[in-house]
Amino acid sequence: MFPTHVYIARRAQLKRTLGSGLVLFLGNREVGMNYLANPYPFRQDSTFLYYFGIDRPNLVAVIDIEHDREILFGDDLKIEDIIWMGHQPSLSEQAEAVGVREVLPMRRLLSFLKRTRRQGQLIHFLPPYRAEHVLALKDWLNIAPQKQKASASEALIRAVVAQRSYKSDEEVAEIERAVNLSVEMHMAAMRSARPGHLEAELAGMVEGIALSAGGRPAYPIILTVNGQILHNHYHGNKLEPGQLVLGDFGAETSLHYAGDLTRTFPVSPRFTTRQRDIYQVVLDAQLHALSLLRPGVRYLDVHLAAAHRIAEGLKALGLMQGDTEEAVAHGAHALFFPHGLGHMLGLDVHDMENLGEDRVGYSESQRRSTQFGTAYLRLARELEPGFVLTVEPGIYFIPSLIQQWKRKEHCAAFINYKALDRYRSFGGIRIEDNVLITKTGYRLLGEPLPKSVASIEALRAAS
Ligand SMILES: [Mn+2]
Repeated sequence: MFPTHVYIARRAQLKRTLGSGLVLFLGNREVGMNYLANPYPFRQDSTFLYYFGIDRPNLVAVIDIEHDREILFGDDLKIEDIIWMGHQPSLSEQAEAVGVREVLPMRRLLSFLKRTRRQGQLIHFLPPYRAEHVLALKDWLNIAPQKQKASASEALIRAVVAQRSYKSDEEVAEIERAVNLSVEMHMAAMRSARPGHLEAELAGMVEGIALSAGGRPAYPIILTVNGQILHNHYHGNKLEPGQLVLGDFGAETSLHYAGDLTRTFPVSPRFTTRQRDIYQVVLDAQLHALSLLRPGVRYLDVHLAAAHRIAEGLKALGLMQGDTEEAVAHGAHALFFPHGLGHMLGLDVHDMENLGEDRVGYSESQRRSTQFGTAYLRLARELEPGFVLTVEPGIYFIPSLIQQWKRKEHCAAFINYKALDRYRSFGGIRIEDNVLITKTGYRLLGEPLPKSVASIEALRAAS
């Protein structure tokens, strides 16, 4: 946990921003995988962690701004629980560690909330993303499930986003720990991959590295010879010479800050010429995007600049054609680069996505593009010092997408469909790093992880 004053200051800032009302924070509960006593790994809600830091299920916290009270609702373990779970610090001890003075048993919550509602005090809550919380809000506040998203507090969402978007020094240090652990995982994968290995062997190894360091994967591991399937969690393929392996995985630390890195490398010691050519285009786009990062730049423009580089590169290889500017304006690049350049990173790998992508990644005056490709950009707003984000362009050859566009002759002025036939089984390449926006530019987080063709081939040859 961070020092006590960190949590006190975070709550104080939230209270100042909101000014009035009662803020209700729902901690997460255990969720049964096939029955409740066999749960999914427990993951505390990130906003709860941010303001209250206590990594334990079945808690609710409230901040009553008008009456200047902060209360933790929850129950200490009974002897029946201690038999199975051992002794745990008491709730009052845990509350004290984050500067909360009042602890009340959970059975007091309902009457507390009833009284609040009777007195006409505004209750702020965030949109729920777990079924248990939907049911709880129905029980406690009598709001129908389908109305809860709209009833969530706009002011609270804004206030939380405004706070969590700017990472403090201690948060950046923790994210950097996560990135360094993620670097270790990627180094191990690039060093160990051999023809004949199953993807699952490598996926298991990198997950083990996260676990043995006291962390765990920040999201389901993507480690695949089918990099063109963007969120591919299947690990049953055998690695064969000539294939590419795309690994998109990262660790979260014990404080639950995340790293999110992607590398693509050949199963053979060296890239084929065609793989190297495409790889170089992705790398150029990534390096170009990085070079543009500084406060005041819209990430939308960085995304489009990366798209421009990709289109230029593919034109040089004869896969695209025509005027590059026009091609990007028409969204032709999205046949190869159908996702956004990146997203915020923090306590969540897509930071604060449960509060709404647009609330986090777009300013009030920005409208999300409806064009295929750019529409998926999670972060478009002007960058500011303290933002931590990912930079992750990619090029993919997705057979069914190519087929669909070709049939419709979509963007035919900009795409050489005939030349594309030879790339149908190419797969996909993505390169992803994590950065902190500084006052003057950016800082790459974590130890350097090889990404040039030469450094990746050297690593593969030495292994
Ligand atoms: Mn990412």
